[in-house]
Amino acid sequence: MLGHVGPGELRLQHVARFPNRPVTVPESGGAPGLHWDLLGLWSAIGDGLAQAGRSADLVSIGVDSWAVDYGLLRQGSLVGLPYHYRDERTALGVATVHAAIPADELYRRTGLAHLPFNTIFQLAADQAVGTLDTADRALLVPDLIGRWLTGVDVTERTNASTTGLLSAVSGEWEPSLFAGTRIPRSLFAPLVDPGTSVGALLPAFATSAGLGSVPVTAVGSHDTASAVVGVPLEDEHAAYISSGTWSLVGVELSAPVVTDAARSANFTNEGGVDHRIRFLKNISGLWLLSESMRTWDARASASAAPGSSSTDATRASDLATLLAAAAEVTRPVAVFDASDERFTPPGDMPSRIRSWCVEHDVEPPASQAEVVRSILESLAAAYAVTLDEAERVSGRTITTVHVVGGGSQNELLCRLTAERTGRVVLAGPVEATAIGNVLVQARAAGLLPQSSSLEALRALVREAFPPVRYEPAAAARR
Ligand code: LFR
Repeated sequence: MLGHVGPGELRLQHVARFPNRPVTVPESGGAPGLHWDLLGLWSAIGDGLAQAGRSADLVSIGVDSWAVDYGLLRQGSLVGLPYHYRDERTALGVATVHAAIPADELYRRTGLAHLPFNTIFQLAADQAVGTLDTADRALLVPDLIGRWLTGVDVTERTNASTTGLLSAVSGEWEPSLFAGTRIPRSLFAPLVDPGTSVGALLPAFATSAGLGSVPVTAVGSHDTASAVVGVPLEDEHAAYISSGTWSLVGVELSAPVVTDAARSANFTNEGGVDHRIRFLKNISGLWLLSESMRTWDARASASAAPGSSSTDATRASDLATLLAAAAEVTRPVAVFDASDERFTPPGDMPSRIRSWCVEHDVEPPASQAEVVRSILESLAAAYAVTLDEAERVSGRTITTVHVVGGGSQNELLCRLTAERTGRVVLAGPVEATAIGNVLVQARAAGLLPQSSSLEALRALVREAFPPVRYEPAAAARR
């Protein structure tokens, strides 16, 4: 994504888009291991940067990805295939960490909600099977890409805040957690804040991509940290939903809240750009829908007549058609708990939704349209509960909800969110993550005043990408 930023200008240009598809590989005993396809991504990144360089003079490059995952290296070379956080090996790590440090104590020290895939648990799982002994460095995925681009190792702080190894209070590595888990502190490179220059492109890479000596700048390398920069929040009564694979629902605070109430509501305190706190909750998101579509497509292909090879003929699900059908559903559909852990691993979501409903004595959705409607109603219902909890636990009154990311284009979901939360929904921008990434680089490079606050950056977002407004039904309005 190429960002064009300057006085009176904030524009994004798609340069290259490629899927980020995890790969399943048989591992010890034939059990499936779910991994990043990092080499495929790296080669596509090289092509994309070369293409970007042909379109504009690049001033800076910034990398973000989802959180918690990492590559292990020894003397600069990758050892093993980086795992995807949805791999189920993490249960072992949770058990060993909790045996050393109880969950409530972990929360008090890190402010991080319990998600079984947090880096601390993944590293503990690696340690239990001896993999950590082979490594002298752990780089979170954007930092790993940064190392391949520049040769420099850093740990960007917003993403580091999702490891479960930073102190909620100081934002620095928490020595007691390394001591308690025996994860070597030396695995991690020094922490840097978004806006810090990481280094220039390695000459060999720059030459092969036809680029000059472009600097790589640390951004909010946790995608959600960049997304929150790109939310045009107006005041402290505005909450956000970063709506993609996950729904990250929360508010921005200036200090962490690590009370028992915050912990039992499973709210996390992640580090934001400019040392803000992203006080939010992970709710499963459009993953439920994309995995359902994947299941239907696979079934349709399997049952297609032998010899019919056209993928179009065998595609069961087209998003626009499914959403239109879901909007037409009139009978009430099941509202299930979208945060139930059974929905985390890849797989057949329609069957899992059905079994959740059967277990809870609720009539399961029947048709594909009903499944889609049930997913969207369940997400909107979870947002409503979560926003009420966020109000209660943070002491903020929330009147407006910004929805950014892919889900901001889902009109039915936005409408249901306004209805079920009783709050005004302001939808967009869809590319909040890329916008937040680019704005932090532009500020660091002096394309925008270096003194610009997040509020000033957000004013640019509001002007360039005016949000679409959804009103709650009059009866539900708060
Ligand atoms: C969103 C996200 C979430 C994080 C999850 C796993 O893409 O980064 O913020 O909890 O993915 O990394």
